[in-house]
Amino acid sequence: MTATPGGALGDLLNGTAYGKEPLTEGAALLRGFARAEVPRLLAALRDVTDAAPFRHMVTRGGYTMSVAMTSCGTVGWVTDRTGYRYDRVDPATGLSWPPMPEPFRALAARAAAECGFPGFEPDACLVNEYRPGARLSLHQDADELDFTQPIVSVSLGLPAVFLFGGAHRGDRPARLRLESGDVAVWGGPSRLAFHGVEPLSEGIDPLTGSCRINLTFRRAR
Ligand code: MD3
Ligand code: FE
Repeated sequence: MTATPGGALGDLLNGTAYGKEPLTEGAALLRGFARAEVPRLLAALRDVTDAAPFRHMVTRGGYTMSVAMTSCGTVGWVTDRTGYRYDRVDPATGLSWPPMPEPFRALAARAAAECGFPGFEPDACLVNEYRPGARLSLHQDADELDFTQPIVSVSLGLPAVFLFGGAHRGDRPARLRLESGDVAVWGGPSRLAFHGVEPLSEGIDPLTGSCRINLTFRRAR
């Protein structure tokens, strides 16, 4: 019997290797960081969506979002005709949002620590579901209390083109392809960068079918 190699070679052979790409100051892309965990994350997500199903929210402006959303954690993100906010209650059920699954929380903390943000304790995880054609226009995530806390994002399923802009809406965004298992951390000066997602292309992912799921972990309160 041959010994199983450990270290970097072992990681490569068992598929747990990942590359860290610095983006802008405070932001990094960990390609493949969650690849080995994707099936476990999708199984845990089922518990969340059974309790708080995906829904297309209507914005303050009366526009129905093409991305379907839900949340887990002690607060969830909601938008309606009165505006955007974090709320303890899911307006669709009148109940608290489902708890954040332990594998979600652990992955987010591990990724943040890897990028220089130790002790990250997210209280909200927003879950976005993209079907072909769904997109997210350029925006800032500015509804959280403490911008010294990073946001961690995890991509699952079909690939997407992510748009990463600057501090101003008019700054020309960089385009970044995000694939299943990719994790990104957005902190420091990049925390308030404008960002968005191009319309999702058609495709079939072996685990999610014709959709892309994105998890974003935040410290909202
Ligand atoms: C850069 N989600 O939920 S994740 C969102 O793929 C959101 O579903 C996108 O934007 C998605 O608000 C992008 C990557 C991301 C998330 C938050 C950021 C990038 C960010 C905050 C600041 C800078
Ligand atoms: Fe965002």
